[in-house]
Amino acid sequence: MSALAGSSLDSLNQWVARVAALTQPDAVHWCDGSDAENEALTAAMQADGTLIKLNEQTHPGSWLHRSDPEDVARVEHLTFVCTSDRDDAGPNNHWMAPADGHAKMDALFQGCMRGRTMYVIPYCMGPIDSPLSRCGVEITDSRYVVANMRIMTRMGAPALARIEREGNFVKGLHSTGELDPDRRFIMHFPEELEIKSYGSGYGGNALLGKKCHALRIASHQARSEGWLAEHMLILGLENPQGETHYIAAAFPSACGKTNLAMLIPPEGYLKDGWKVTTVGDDICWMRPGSDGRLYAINPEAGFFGVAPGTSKKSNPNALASIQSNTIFTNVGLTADNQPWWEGLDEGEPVTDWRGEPYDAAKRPAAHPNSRFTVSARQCPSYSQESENPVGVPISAIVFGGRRPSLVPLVFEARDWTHGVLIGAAMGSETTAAATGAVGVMRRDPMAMKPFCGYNFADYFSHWLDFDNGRNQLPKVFHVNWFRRGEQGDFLWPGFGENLRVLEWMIGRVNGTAGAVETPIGNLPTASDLNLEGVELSTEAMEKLFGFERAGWQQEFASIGEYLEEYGPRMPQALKGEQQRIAAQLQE
Ligand code: SAT
Ligand code: MN
Repeated sequence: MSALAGSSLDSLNQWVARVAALTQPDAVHWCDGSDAENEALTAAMQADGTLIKLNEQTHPGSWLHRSDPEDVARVEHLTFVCTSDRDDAGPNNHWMAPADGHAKMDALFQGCMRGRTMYVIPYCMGPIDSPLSRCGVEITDSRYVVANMRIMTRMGAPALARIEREGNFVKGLHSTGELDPDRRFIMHFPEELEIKSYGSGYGGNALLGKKCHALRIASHQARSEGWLAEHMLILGLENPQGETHYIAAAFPSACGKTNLAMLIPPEGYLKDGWKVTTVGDDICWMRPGSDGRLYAINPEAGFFGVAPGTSKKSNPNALASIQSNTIFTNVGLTADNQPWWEGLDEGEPVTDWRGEPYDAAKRPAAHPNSRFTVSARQCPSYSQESENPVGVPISAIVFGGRRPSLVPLVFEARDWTHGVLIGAAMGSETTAAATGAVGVMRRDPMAMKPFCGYNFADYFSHWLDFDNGRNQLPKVFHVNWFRRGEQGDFLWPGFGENLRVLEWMIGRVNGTAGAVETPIGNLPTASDLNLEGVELSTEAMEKLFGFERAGWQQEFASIGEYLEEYGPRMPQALKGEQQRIAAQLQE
């Protein structure tokens, strides 16, 4: 494909020309997304060692990529939001003035593509024909990024045609640079719908359609256009009566979104006819429809899932999805060139993710943030509704994190404002998905701490605004699959058994399931949930279904302090809700 003439493409052509003049590539290639293009790129990557062919018998069409060992996760400390007014970025983001941000990045991009080809990737986030979808163009010098964007987005000619029709798109400029951690920045310019990313080839740092566009830039855009861009999976839950409810759920990275999105119901439920379908596993864009309900699309077309822990037992649908046409990044290898990771439950590693002989004493076979990239269509539970331009109506929104203590298995918000507070107060232990210490408790409101492209105080106001008397808003819940006992063991079996909790939620939506009111929200008693066939210790029963007043008093004091960090911009309605509950906890 070559650059097209035509007035609405002028701004695209001019930008591409400007970038080429700055970065000085040897060649410019416009990606059309065709199979022939993909084959040529893949062959070139195989030839230069960027991709290693996996066992064609067991994993046809699949590849291993080893990233630079210093480039294995998102880098939150090097991620910036550049707004003209510092307060618009908020205490939740690193900030730089837009002019400084551009100057810093353009100095890095200067001549950086010499000797390389520059790829121009037009892409659409969401179904090509959906009014909820948005387009972007990523310019990159990484063929690995092109191959991943091809799986993760609707990339190529149809996206370019939509850009030509609409005239506006998000501009993303990316170069792997020298992969030097000291020359690495992920910079966002939400007011200009622009992203500049330099020095990393990994995941959310480099596949700009994902976190940079679909969350940081889109959240900013969504605020001004009256919709929501969220870090949420979307699943369809079909009951034995054949009714399907759609649930959107926010959890921080590497807290089981992919597993929940692809859940297989426990035996007894399967017999009764329960079914879970997958619309998305990471990002959800939603907007009120004419009936006032929130309609959601998954802006992505593929999964960039965490490999370790994925097994026939934990996530059979994910494992089935990645048997072919998959790019694995930073996993280990077996003697016969099959991908391997900790928790796979079969096979044995001989080579680790750095390409060295596997030595359990030295390092794990797979990096803890190793990933698979695969088309969503390969998932056995893939929902046809993912292609529906209208989106799916959301019945319940779920927030959750890794909380080893205090937080029970599930509770329900009394109303929307309370639900927004529950989301705003979310906390979780950090994971390997971002560089930095793992297992440290931090507040991660709505799992958007690393991804909200503007001030959290304004973000919460935006959420509160949806309660306008016209909208038919979903019920809001909080879950904790990660509660631990005195011995450090997980008290809830999780995985497929989580369906029992989802069933209760739908029962609450339909008005058929019971709950007890407490200051923190409505909790099920153990008899409100179907626990047939689940063995829970007395400790588990107490901790999963109990309400610990003293601990919650402390938690609410800490939530109050957290909201104060945002100063007067924090909506009074949210502070009022926190104070009301804190007072009830004292009674
Ligand atoms: O690296 S990504 O941001 O794409 C994945 C994640 O952390 O959720
Ligand atoms: Mn994510």
